[in-house]
Amino acid sequence: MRLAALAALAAWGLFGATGCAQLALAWASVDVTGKPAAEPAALGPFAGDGPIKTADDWRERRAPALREAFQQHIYGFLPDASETRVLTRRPVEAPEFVDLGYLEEFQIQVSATFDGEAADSQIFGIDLLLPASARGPVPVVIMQTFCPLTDRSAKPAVTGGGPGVSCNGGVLSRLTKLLFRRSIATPPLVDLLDRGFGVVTIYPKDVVPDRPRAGLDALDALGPRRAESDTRWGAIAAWGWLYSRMIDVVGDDPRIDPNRMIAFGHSRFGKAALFAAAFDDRIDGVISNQSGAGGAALSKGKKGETVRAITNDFPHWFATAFDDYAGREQDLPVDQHQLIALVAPRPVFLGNARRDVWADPNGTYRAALGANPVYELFGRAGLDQGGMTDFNPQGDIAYWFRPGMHGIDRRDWPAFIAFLEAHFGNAPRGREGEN
Ligand code: GTR
Repeated sequence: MRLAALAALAAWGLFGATGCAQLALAWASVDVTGKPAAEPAALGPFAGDGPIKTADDWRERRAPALREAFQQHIYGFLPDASETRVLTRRPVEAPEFVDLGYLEEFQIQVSATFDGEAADSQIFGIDLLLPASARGPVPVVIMQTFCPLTDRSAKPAVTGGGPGVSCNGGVLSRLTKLLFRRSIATPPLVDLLDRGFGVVTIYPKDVVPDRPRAGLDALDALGPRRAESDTRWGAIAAWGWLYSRMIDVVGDDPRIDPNRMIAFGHSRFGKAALFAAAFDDRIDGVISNQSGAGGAALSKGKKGETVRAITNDFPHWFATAFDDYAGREQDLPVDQHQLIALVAPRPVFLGNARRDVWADPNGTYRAALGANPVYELFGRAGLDQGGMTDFNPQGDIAYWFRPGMHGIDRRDWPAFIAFLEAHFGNAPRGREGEN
C-alpha cells in the first residue's frame, strides 16, 4: 500500500496530472475493441456547399471548404506562399550502411509569406538516405524525428528516443521508458534500404521548438503579425508544412520517384504527417502512428485526451480558436474523419495500441470508417477489414492495432513495412484517380 502511494507520488511528480491520467487509463483494463458506435457521415451536408455525389464534387467543392474549416477552427492557417532553397548539400560517411546505402546532408532555408508579407527565414538540416542498389527512382519515407540530427555520431539520424525521452539518456529518460515502455524503436534502416526505400528526415523542433513560449515565438517569427490572431498557425500545422518543404527539396531529385513519397510520423508528428497529407497531394501516402487527439481520432465523443487537455498541455500546437471547443467538441464544424478523407484516394496507415487509450484507438477506427464514403467516391474500398484487429496492409486505409502502450516497438515496423510494400513497393500503383 505504502509502495503504491509512493509510486503514485513519483508518477505525479514526473508526469503531472495529464501523465497520470494517461498511465491510469493505460493500466485500467479498458476494452477499446468493442463494436464501434456509428461512424460520422463524411458526405453529409457541410456549410451549405450542396450534395457531394462524385469525386469531382468532393475535390472541387467539399475538400477546399473542409481545408478552410480545419485551418480556421483547429490548426490555424498555413502561409499563402512558401519558399525553399537548398543552401548546401554534401555526402556524409555512414559506415553503418556498408554497401547498402549512402547518406547526404542538406542545409535548407525556408520562408513563408502571410498576407503578402514575407516572414523571417529559417535554416535547418535534412538527411537523405538512399539505397545504393537502386536502378531507378526509389520510393522515400519522409520522417520527422524526436532526436536532433546531430545525434548521428551515436546513431543514425532517424533513430532516437521517444517523446519525453531525452535522446541522451539520463535518469528521467530511463524512468519514463521503464514506466511507459515508450520508445521510438530504431527504424530498421537497413531493412528499408534492402527493400529499395530511401529515407528523408528532419528534426522539426529545430524549426518550431516543442515548448509553449519558444514554440509560439518561433511560429510568430515564421508568420509575422499572426501571433495575436485566433487562427495563427500552431506547431502541428507548421510541422506539417515542413513535410511539404522536405518534398520541395527531394521531389525533383531524379533518384526519387515523385509518385512514391510517404510521410511518416509518430504521435505529435503523426498528427503533423496526417495534416500534411491532407493539405499537400504531392504526398502519396501517410503512416500516422498513434496520432490520437488532433490527429486521426475523432474529437467528438473521444475517450482519453480531450480538447481541453491537449490545448492546456500544448498551447502552441493548435490555433487558439481550438481552445474554444474545450468541453463543447460537439460544436466543432469538422471532425477528424474528414481530415483522413482529405487524403483519399491515397493510402493511409493508422497505427494504434490497445493500452494507448489516451489516443483513443476506437475513435480512430470510427474515423477511418467515417472516411470510407469518400474513398468509395474514388472507386476504392477505403478501410477494408473485418474489425480493429483484422489488419489489412493492402487496404487503402490500413488500421493497425497491437497490444501494449504508446510508442513504437518491434511489432510496429513489420506492419509499417507491409503497408509500404503493398502500396509503394516495386510495383507502384501510381496515382490514378487523382488530379
Ligand atoms: C502526449 C499528447 C498526445 C501525443 C503524445 C506524443 O502527451 O497528449 O497528443 O501527441 O504526447 O506526441 O507522444
